[in-house]
Amino acid sequence: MPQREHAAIEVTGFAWVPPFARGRVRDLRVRWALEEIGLDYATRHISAVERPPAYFGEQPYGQVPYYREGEIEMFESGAIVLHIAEKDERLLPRDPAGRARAITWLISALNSVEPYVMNIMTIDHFCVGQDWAVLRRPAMVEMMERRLAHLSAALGDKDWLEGRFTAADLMMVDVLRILRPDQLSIPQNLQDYVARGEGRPAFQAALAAQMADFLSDEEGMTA
Ligand SMILES: N[C@@H](CCC(=O)N[C@@H](CS)C(=O)NCC(=O)O)C(=O)O
Repeated sequence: MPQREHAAIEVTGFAWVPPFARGRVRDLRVRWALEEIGLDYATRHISAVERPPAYFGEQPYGQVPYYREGEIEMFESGAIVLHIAEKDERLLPRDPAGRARAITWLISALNSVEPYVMNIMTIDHFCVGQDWAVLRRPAMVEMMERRLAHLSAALGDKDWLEGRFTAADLMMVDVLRILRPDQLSIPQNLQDYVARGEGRPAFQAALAAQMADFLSDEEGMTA
């Protein structure tokens, strides 16, 4: 449950995004990490349509999420989730070997899986139907499916990557959940893994909070 004494944490997200992106904006992973360890946070919203010029002084690329906790100011969702995870053993094991493995998998989600997922997103959502996307899609799907097959083998029949839930699973699930089985072939154990992650009360709370914060289409276009 959120604790009021930690309300100094502020997470920046977008005031409005198109319907297909709702529930998929990367402040979700930050909210999820905070929910997992019961830390309260405030939200700030910027326009995705017209980024306030001053915001680039905080997040150099104008992206979300952005994170503030007193004097600590951060961007990059991976760095932010790791920072939050450092606060609580439930997200990051204290023993050096377990900690190292969790960090390894978290970076792997961002560095070795998410780029492939973004290729599919670009083709199927941002550039759907464009000639180059139609031509490129089979090769991108093949690369993604090969990566998923290897990840599936690594997960095996475990519930979580290293046996118990950590920030690494939080990140991997949030990366994988963007893919849909009707888009490409996703091994069953990975589908179950994503469902387990999404079934966590902290994930559900984070998702509901992000969805509740978006302005309606009418409001959003003028925000
Ligand atoms: N590597 C960054 C990526 C952040 C990112 O791509 N955020 C998206 C929203 S999910 C965004 O702000 N997109 C708008 C843009 O790139 O201009 C992170 O993980 O924080």
